[in-house]
Amino acid sequence: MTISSLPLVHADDEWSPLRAVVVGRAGRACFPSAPAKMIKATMPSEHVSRFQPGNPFHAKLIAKAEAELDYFAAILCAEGITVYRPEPDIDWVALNGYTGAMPRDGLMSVGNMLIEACFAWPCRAKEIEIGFSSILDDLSKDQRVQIVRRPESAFANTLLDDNVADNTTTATTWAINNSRPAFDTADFMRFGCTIIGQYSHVTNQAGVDYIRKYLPAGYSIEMLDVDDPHAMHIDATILPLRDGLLVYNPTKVTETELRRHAVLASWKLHAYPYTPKAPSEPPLYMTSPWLCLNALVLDGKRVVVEASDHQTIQWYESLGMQCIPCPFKHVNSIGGSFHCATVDLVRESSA
Ligand code: ABU
Repeated sequence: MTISSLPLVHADDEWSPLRAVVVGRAGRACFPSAPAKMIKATMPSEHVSRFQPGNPFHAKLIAKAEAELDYFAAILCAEGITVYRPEPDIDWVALNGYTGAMPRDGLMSVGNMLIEACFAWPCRAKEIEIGFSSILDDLSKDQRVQIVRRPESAFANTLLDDNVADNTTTATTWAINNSRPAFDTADFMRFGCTIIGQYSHVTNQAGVDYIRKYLPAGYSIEMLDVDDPHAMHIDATILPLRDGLLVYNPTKVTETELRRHAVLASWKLHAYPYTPKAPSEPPLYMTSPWLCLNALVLDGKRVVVEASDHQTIQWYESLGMQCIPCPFKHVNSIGGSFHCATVDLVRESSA
């Protein structure tokens, strides 16, 4: 199949040549307000008090984050990649939402299918609907594309109910129960027909079962055993740089655990060799400093990396990657880096 004849959604790994992608927009972003149990389980302790309804990120921070997202999108366009952007200027404060800057949390491509997250956090319930409907409408004009929208049943507000019978082994570990499917798509990484995921404070067993039910034929999910009491999103824990080479956060996952998964058994696995440091300004309000692993691979040879992170750039180069530096500190401050801020739509895999 030639590139132009590929479906508008056609991607199932993290490294094949990227041909089309969504890049988020911050809009009038605010601290997501969620029940205290959800926030305390996942957000940096020094910032939990900020996660109140209607608490906007500072306007200057948002303006800089928006400029970084635009610059990132321009880099990708210049590489010949088709870039889709969500609606501009959405007032997430008025909507009691969060932002449109982190679409990886809410959408995942698997083959020609795009799966919408069943977000655990109520403030994110309508994030895809509000920010990304026009993109989904465009994609759905291609009859070969299947979009799995979040069903009404996944909006039930029961994830923190104490009286829900829950026999899953994860019940005592996580903030949420198993009363309805819950997952952020950023808790999953795609390796062709194998998807590796993690349970977390936003992803439960019912959520994993839900994805399994909808996956195209031939795809399967394997769960990674991650040592992370604050787990929320796998995309600063493991990152495939190309077919056969993966980098990982050794404080959260072991090489033995990674090799337990057949798809990685013969891969080169490299632990990040440093302790990443958070910048003093702007603060990382929502994440750990491990965003150095939240990079976007363009084609198994090139990777987009935060411009000021010389340590990571040198390390990726030592692994044979060419780094494309892009300033992204203000996007980092509101919740994620290049992987979080994108959704792969088309990667031209050889398979
Ligand atoms: N959304 C990625 C953030 C993961 C982390 O804080 O380590």
